[in-house]
Amino acid sequence: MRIADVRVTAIAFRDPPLLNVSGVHEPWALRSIIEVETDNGLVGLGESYGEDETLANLNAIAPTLVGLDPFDLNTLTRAVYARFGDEGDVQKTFPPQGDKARASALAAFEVAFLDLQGRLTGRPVYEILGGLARERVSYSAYLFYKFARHRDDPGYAPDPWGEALTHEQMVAQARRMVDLYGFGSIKLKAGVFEPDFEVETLRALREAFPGYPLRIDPNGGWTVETTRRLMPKFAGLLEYLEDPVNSLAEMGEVAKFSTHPLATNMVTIAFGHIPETVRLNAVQVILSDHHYWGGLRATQQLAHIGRVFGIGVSMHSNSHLGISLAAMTHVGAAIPNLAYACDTHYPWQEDEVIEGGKMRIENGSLAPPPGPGLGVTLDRRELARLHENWRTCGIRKRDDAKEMRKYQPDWSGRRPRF
Ligand code: GKR
Ligand code: MG
Repeated sequence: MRIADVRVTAIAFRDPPLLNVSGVHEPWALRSIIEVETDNGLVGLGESYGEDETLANLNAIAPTLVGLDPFDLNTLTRAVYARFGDEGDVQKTFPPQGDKARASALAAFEVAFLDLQGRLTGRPVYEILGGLARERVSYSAYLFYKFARHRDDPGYAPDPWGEALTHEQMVAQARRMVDLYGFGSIKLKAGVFEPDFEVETLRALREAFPGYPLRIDPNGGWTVETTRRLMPKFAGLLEYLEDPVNSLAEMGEVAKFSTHPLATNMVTIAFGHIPETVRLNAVQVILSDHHYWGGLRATQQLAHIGRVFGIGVSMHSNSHLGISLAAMTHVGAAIPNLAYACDTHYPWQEDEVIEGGKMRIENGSLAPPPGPGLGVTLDRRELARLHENWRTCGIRKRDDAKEMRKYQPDWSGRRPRF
């Protein structure tokens, strides 16, 4: 049995006006849905980024995969590397500057290949990855300061989350997240307001949710000196501090005085970054993301490397739908040293592209969907509808700064802000 067809479909789904250091989310988030079909009619699924550059890479690689055996991940890797002109690189050291584009393309197809392997053998992906290390994967409540509605959407009903620009509104957002999904830990997306205001929000959350692990993530929005000034204020508040500053060298500086573990999904984002990360002792928790680390097996390898160097591993997220959540949950269930509740934007998304609609996070966690492979199937009507959104939404590359200039014309989106 061989691969007979590979399809990549661009989609767009509604996204609320969530604020971050760069600006604000646009009304539409972009993704791609990957279908790898075998000559006996089985379909493996993947989900990846939906920006033009990713689509061009995926569409260029897709026809070169026809004829492959879905178990042959080494040939898949070479086919992906060939697109980037480095077919021979499979035997080489990872580049120190990272390899995000090719690792992302590899991940998009690798997940679909693993889904197929599961469907062909009648086994869930977590078994293909070595079996369960845990029954359920924990996720955290991912809080955002946000506007009540998008500027360009005067006729669109405000989302049920409402505005979150004050401490009280943020506590209400957290309460809603915890009530709906049972989350047992909380992450605050920061870098939006003056850091002291955001620390006050953390304090309000601490008061409202005693005993909940809290994290704050300003996405590199602070300077080393700002982070130094804030550090004493985090005492008793934080589980870890995520990406306070914007480069690996600066994280290394912060690590020298930090009283908390430092986590990242910004400065150590590829295998080639690990030697320098270790040399600087810059990071204590790597927030993996299979979409750009190279797939589910790469995520496991990263977790293994984490054990070598005493670095914790958890998971990062961006706006995504259920195929990604299923993949995250399968790999999370198969990683023994996953030590923290993972991030997910999933509660912020109303749309879904899998049959049965949205998966249900309960008690702050999710079990891998049952059944062979990822355990999810495509809802073709929804796929067509979300593709039509993509065709008409006018967005081809995420640009939070451009969106923010609609509210604040002089917005630069530059970092560090504070
Ligand atoms: O969705 O605004 C956002 C986040 O800031 C996202 O873009 C980040 O990649 O969630 C991410 C993070 O943890 O840094
Ligand atoms: Mg982050």
